[in-house]
Amino acid sequence: MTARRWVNRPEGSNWGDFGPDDQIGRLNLLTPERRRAAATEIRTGETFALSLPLDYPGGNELFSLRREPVFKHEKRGDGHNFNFRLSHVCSEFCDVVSDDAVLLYLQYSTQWDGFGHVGQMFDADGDGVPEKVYYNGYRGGTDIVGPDDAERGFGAHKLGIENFAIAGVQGRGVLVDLEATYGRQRALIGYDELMRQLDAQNVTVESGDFLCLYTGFADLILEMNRKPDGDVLARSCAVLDGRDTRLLDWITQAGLVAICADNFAVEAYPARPAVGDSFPGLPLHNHCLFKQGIHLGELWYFAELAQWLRANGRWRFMLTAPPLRLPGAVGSPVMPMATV
Ligand code: UVW
Repeated sequence: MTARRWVNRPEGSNWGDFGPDDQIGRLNLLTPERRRAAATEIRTGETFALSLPLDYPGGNELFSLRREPVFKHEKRGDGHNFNFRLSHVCSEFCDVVSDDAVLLYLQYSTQWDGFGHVGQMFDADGDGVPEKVYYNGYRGGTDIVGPDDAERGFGAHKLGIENFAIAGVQGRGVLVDLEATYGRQRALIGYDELMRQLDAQNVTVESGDFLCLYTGFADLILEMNRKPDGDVLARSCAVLDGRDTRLLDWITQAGLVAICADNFAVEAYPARPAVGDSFPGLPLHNHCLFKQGIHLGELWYFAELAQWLRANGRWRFMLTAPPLRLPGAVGSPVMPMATV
């Protein structure tokens, strides 16, 4: 164990509460007991896939810096290592083999944001000058190293998604059915709206739970058939209001381990205007990823699960959703699975 790596910790953060070297944040609350409780939500054993096909949304209109997957294949002999006849290696072999590789933007489609995804300029060392800092005081340029500092060795040496991958990402999901209330209209969901929705569904969120927000956004993306209309998407479906401090306080108190939404950024992006000389442009990301160590899932797909839960008068289920164990990554595609 090392000494903590900060003198100042951000207001509203839990840095150090899970230890000075913690890299999994609120996932520490997902204990074996919580997983056993989650397993009691399995009644029929039916499963639901909660990922979009990873080549959705299609194109890069939703976010210009993320592109759709591109496959490539190694050369082998005169052709490629794809539909390759092993008789070229040994004349008696009758096998035909294929391999592929893919250029995959890890946050293009259904994904987890890791803690290396969003940090903040913050004076953690108390010298009066803000530096690039991430959850629990890990530093940009030393712990999270970009291509501009490549001599240090590129990647998230701390807070990489691999820590999350091996932390047992399996527990109880609670679906909040915002689509039932707001349909596809744009709605800013703050503390009051969220509490009203939980009351309407007569469901609570407990320590160790995964909060899952169904807004209909991913359904709209699927209907757009890989040709997303950015203007329509920007005007559609519910998003959390990251500027609502009561909502952020509730997220702190609720003990939830992650928020998983079927929309682009969980929160409204851009967020409502704020006042001051310096403030986060992604306030919910700031609160969750930077201050509280709460992972965010984005562009998940809930339509069929929501229909089933509605029909059966239930909102809780067992969720299994580990990211890829890809060392040094700040995000990851995920193939979440609900079991009911
Ligand atoms: C952004 O940078 C908007 O990221 P995210 O995919 O986490 O919303």
